[in-house]
Amino acid sequence: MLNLLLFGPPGAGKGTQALKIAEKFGLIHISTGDLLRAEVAGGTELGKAAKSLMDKGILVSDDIVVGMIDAKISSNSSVKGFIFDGFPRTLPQAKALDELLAKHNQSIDITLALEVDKEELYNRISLRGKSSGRADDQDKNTFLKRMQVYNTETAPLKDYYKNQGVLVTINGIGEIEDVFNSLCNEIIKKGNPVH
Ligand code: B4P
Repeated sequence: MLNLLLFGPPGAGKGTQALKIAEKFGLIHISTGDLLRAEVAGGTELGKAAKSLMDKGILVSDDIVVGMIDAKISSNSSVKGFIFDGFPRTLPQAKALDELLAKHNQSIDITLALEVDKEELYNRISLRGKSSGRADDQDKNTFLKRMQVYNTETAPLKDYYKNQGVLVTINGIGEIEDVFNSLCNEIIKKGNPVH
């Protein structure tokens, strides 16, 4: 199996690239952002609780997110691997993911960290805000809040994965196809263990 983690600030290209990587390597794509937005769209109790936090750029509780990931991993037992997009975002989430994978004798093979400067991130998010309908993409203060949450809660995970020897940083600026090729090269360097 091949288990990948795509890491980066809001707007770095995680969702964009995760879809392409999942298709190329035959992996199951798990995006906590997409799972939460589906709960919101479905009007579930979980969705109602998550919406107000997401609209403000605040993280949803670890318990909720880890529960969703647990369900996804358990319901996809015979697969080539997973690509996690937007998860983990906190140290407790990272530890919980390691434990969930260990239950299936699995671990993270590579963490790909996309690096994009703040100005470019804001340009992308505000551009998407014009068409996405996402409240969290449409307000500069919400973007700044998301960046603050990323810097304090999520960015420290780079050290967590560096210590595990699985962290690779990638320049996320440039054409989507060029960034994709850089990511694929790193995955293939790992020996493409999905075959
Ligand atoms: P996410 O859905 O993960 O949203 P995101 O950080 O904005 O990343 P996304 O994947 O959507 O954007 P991408 O960079 O691909 O999270 C949203 C909210 O959900 C969070 O704030 C939080 O409240 C909650 N949440 C999610 N996961 C959670 C967790 N684990 N724990 C707690 N809460 C959680 O792309 C952005 C834009 O850039 C797109 O329009 C794209 O087309 C464009 N783009 C991409 N690559 C580009 C390139 N190379 N050049 C130009 N534009 C590019």
